[in-house]
Amino acid sequence: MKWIDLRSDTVTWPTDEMRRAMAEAEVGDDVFGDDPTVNRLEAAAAERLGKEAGLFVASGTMGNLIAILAHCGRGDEVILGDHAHTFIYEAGGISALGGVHPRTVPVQADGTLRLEDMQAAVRALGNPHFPLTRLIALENTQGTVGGIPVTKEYTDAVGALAREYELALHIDGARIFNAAAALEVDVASLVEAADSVTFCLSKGLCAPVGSVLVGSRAFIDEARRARKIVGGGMRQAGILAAAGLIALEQMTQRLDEDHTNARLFAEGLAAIPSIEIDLERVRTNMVFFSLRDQAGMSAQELAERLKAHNIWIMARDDRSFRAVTHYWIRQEHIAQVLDAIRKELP
Ligand code: TLP
Repeated sequence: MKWIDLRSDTVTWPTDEMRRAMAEAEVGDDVFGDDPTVNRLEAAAAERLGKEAGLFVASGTMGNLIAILAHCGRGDEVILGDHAHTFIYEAGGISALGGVHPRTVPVQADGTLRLEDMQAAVRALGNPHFPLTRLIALENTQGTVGGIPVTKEYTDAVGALAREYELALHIDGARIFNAAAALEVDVASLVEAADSVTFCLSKGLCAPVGSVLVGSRAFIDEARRARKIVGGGMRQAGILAAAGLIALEQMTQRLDEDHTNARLFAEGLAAIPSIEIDLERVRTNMVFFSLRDQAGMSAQELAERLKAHNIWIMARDDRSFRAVTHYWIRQEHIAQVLDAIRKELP
């Protein structure tokens, strides 16, 4: 990359190998179901996550939207975190397009939603005042609280709660492979309790476009219809799926490197007096930190100054940042960023 870009792992460029695979991809019309590369990707993704079937979609947002449209009808309710990406950053799509009512419960610092909060949020049946609760949606890693991985034990407990109330469980697993790597658990086992999972090929896994939604065969058939409704039926999408296969097969194996670099960065930041950081919360590829008063500048101002060092970093507000490591951030870049921050801060 031409600059050191820590704004997100969404900024990753495809690798040379991906670009070659894209150029040579076998393609067909995927709406007719005859793109061999898309079919390979969907089957490989389903197998890897331990589900029956997969559906290639344009983005994580589309995957979550389609999943919720397939699980819920108009006026149904989904229980999800008050800081969930789907609630905050997906343009209200589930309500705008699906008429699905979001019922939020607080996201805890460890990325979980309290079981008792979810239980209390399930609507009593038979009362015409209430929407019908249909679905619980979790996020793993939980991005807004720091890229925190949520454990299999917790996910299984939520699955048991969902089954008790005859609800479905969806996981926004945009970064589920980061979670699996950090927890040292097989990804299929991590999502075993879920009826559906979306994961992104285009973030830390480096593919230029795309996510995959997985679930039972019947669920994916329904989701395929929902994808068509939102205009997401793509034609020779094998061009994109070819990069997705490399993302799934190879890039999922190297995420520990990003986590090590995040830790290295966090430890370097902790040694700078005008920076405040909780090292315990750096668990995957995200580093949240903030400026103390003695920094004498806002986060936006520091971000602006770092541009002169060829470094892009995003301020979350006046004081705080989220930095995200990924394939294009190597150990030497971390050293350069720390040097630049030391030069700019007192
Ligand atoms: N997250 C982006 C921004 O939208 C905030 C980022 O830079 O982290 N689920 C989760 C947990 C996500 O973090 C994101 C993207 C999505 C879904 C949506 O994925 P896309 O961007 O492919 O629609």
